Amino acid sequence: MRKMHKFGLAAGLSVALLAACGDNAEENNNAAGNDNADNAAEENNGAENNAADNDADNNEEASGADYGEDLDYTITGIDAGAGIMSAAEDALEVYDLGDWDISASSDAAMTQALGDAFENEEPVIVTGWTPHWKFSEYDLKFLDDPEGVFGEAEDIHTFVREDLESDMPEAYQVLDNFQWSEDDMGEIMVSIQEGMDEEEAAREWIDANEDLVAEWTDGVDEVDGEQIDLVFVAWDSEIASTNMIALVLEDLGYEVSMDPLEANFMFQAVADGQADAMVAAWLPLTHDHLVEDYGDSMEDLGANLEGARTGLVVPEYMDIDSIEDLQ
Ligand code: PBE
Repeated sequence: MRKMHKFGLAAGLSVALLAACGDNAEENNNAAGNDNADNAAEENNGAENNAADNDADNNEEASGADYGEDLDYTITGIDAGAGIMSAAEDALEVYDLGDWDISASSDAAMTQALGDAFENEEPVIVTGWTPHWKFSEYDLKFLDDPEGVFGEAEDIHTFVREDLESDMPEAYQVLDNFQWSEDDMGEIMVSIQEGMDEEEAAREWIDANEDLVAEWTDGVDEVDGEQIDLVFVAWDSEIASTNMIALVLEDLGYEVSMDPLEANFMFQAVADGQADAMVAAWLPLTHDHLVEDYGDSMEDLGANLEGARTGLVVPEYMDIDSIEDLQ
């Protein structure tokens, strides 16, 4: 039967929650610190503060600079190891946004920040990507990126360890054939977001897409309980894809384990042969540095999904359209 390393995922999520709590604690400290500073400075700066208030009132449209103050010049990021975090750091340099910082948290904490902002129509800027359920849940837009720091459309590639083809030809064939669309992945993500168990959501998608799955498994022999180890990162997109392909392999007779890791350890595990495969490499840009480090020691089976995208994402109700507007 399927051997899910759920404890690993649970641990990953509590780390994410702790990280989120940590962030709050930090914010509270900062808030407290600022209050004290404000109180001390209040008498002297009273006139200046009023002038600033008037300025803000006179501005009909919020500018990037106003949002900067509202947001404490902070963009809400995800896990520090994600490729989108380095791209976002690059964006700060390229667009001359020296005042801004990117806070590291997790996919879960980032979507929580979005939810909190939408409750009160407050501004928020996050590192975001598609496919992701947040675009079905909230009215969001990518900020234009005229310098192309986040690249064009990305493909998500499947990588397997060396020798997988000779050791496990059946799994290799399925992984090589595996290809689906943004909408396919999105359907599973939305079901999970709406409260469905991850495995159940993947099963529901497989049942509704038997023809496509049959194309991947066409002519592939069944196996008898062979163990196959998949690795992934607990990004919502990869939770969806990895659960889905794990079930397809399980239906073929494999005993499947799924281990959530940080991005660099996911690549390393497949390169070292400790894990058999992953379906979570975003190229040509997001995981470029990881492919550079580990790509030679593993096999790229090509894109399993085309047309993914990453960037800075904000609510539609915000009055900015480009990363340049944050200057
Ligand atoms: N992501 C989702 C990943 C790849 C998949 C965009 C958060 C990253 O930035 O590394």
